[in-house]
Amino acid sequence: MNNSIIDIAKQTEELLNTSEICRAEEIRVKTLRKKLESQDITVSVIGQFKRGKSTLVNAILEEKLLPVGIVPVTSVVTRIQYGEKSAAVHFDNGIIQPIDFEELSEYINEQENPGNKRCVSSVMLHTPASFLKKGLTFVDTPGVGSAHKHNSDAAYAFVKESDAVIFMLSVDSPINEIEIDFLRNAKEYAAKFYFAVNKIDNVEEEELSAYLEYCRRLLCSLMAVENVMLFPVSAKYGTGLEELKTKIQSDCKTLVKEILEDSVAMKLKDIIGSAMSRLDLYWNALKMPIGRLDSRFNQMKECLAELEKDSKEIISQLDYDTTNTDYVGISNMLQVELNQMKQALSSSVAELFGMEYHYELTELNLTESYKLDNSQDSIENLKEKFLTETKQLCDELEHTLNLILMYREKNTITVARRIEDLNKLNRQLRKLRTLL
Ligand SMILES: Nc1nc2c(ncn2[C@@H]2O[C@H](COP(=O)(O)OP(=O)(O)OP(=O)(O)O)[C@@H](O)[C@H]2O)c(=O)[nH]1
Ligand SMILES: [Mg+2]
Repeated sequence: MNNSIIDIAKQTEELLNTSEICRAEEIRVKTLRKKLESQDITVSVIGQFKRGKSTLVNAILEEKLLPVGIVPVTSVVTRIQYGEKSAAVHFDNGIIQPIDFEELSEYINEQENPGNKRCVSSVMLHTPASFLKKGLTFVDTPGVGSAHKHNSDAAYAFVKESDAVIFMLSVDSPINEIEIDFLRNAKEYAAKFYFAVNKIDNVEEEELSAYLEYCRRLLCSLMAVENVMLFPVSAKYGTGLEELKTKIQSDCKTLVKEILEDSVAMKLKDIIGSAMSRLDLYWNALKMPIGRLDSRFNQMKECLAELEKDSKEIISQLDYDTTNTDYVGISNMLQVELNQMKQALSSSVAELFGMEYHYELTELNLTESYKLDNSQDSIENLKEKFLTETKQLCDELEHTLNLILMYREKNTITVARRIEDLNKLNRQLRKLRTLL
């Protein structure tokens, strides 16, 4: 089984590698393959708002790390791994900023960062909690279903990255439509589910038994399984946590391969689906009349030339100001510029060709930069890296555009061969998907 999933992932990656069109999916498969190889498992706590997710994370880690409260609190995904204590904020534009633990609330609390106006993509924490020692990544997510839609969006998006899930319910409320929808979605991506029924301190034993029975029946039918793992807990008072912790830790030890393989298989299916729909989008661009395609192609070329010019100007400004030796400041500035260029290019392609074209927001290794001194050599390296990246960005897109043009030229053997390649790719992807 192990080999076959790795093999399918490798084959998918190789197939996607044969076409520029599916580069984003190829990167996603590469990440999945690395996950399989490194056996790095992600366990996330998900559920409706105010079920006690952050309280549970704190209780499991035996430390008051995350803010909790009576109003919707968590607005940002927080990953936690074993290690010396540290906290860093990852922003949408690619910047990573180390912070003190006392500052956490300013970034992950809905009240202090309303609507995530600070554009935080996630927060990464390290702490030496024994629960994390086996190497898992433990994740607190924003709650679904509150008035803050962006919190639900973030939670839905993160489910795609989860391998195992602690789904948080609460005895003071029957399972509702929001939770059912969320669970139906989560089921498509995560391989293992632990259902924590929280706030048992609020009910009598008899009521609890009735609630657990009700949950079991409903969840079995929803998950289409014969039995589900239910853990009655009180995150606030620490009741029932040992059973949950022990089960997760033992699964992470003995079932890690199985969980990862199942999880990767599900995610691979999703990626192949999106590669196939990208091929469809490509066909849409090909259907465009030649004249219109030509003019849009020229507009795009102008856009690329401008971008290369801009990037050179940014560097020559830096060359001019030789007194600026702030490596971290320059690195931050270049990172923002680079990501803005990627976003601008993606929007231009969408506008001109009616197709999606996404770039991964790569980082200029900012975290490493803290270890470097502010020497002129390091700054020169940074500038060079920036220029290389922008050039590569433009070259890649130009190559894809040239490819579209080639496809569109009529009556050439090349076109026929490329169209056949595209069809073949589609067929092979479909075949691989059926193996999952
Ligand atoms: N009685 C009781 N209250 C709890 C328990 N766990 C959490 N709470 C309370 O429930 C409220 C919500 O807790 P949070 O941990 O912030 O809930 P959350 O699911 O992270 O909420 P969002 O981040 O907004 O989605 C807080 O007032 C907690 O004190 C519990 O086991 N029993
Ligand atoms: Mg929370």
